[in-house]
Amino acid sequence: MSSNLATKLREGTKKAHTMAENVGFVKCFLKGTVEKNSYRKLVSNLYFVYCAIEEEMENHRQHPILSKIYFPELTRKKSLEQDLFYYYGANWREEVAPSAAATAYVERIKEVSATQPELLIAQSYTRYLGDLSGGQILKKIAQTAMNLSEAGGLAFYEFKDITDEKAFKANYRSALDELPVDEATADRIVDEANAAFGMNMKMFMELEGNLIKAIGQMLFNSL
Ligand code: VER
Repeated sequence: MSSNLATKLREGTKKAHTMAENVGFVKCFLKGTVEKNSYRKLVSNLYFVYCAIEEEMENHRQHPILSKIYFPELTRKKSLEQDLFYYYGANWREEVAPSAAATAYVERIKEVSATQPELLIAQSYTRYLGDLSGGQILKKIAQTAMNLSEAGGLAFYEFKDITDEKAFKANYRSALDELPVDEATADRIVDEANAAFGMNMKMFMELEGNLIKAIGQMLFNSL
């Protein structure tokens, strides 16, 4: 029997999706205003978030529910490491640290993994399905705005082990529908996905502050 979880997640996070698209940093990004320093901070925050998601998914790869949406071809850790090398240089590991919002996000992922691992479905859904959906548009925007060549800084958007992203997404959605979860669990998963959207928004809002400071500095320098 289908849990309809894919539709529940899509419908249940619609409002949060619109809200996320309307955060200042995201709006600026979509308009092509991407400041390199803010962008590399986002990449470093995402690195800590994906490390947590991927480590916890790995820990639960035998879990009766999570094993069904365990897709190692989605993992972003390696590609984010390549991007961090590009933006921060060879000693990037000493340069990067999670922001306050990223730290809270990582703590939440670890907490659900320890106490209600089935909620990791929501954490994976919110990031990976978003990456597979808007990723290619965002890649083009980032590339043009930051004047990047194909060669570097955009590995995050490239899913080398997935040949057809649309087909993969459809497959992921049917895997969600097949999960043996009851109504109450499905509701908790949708709630957690909304919380994950909120945690992403908080990370973007921190960067909005950086962007405003950078623009202020540019204006000041031009006086
Ligand atoms: Fe979204 N998204 N998105 N998105 N997204 C789609 C689907 C989707 C888009 C475009 C699209 C986020 O922001 C954006 C998410 C998650 C997220 C399209 C389909 C744009 C242009 C933006 C702006 C940057 C953010 C911030 C997130 C979450 C962190 C998910 C989970 C999905 C899958 C919906 C589903 O269930 O099919 C064109």
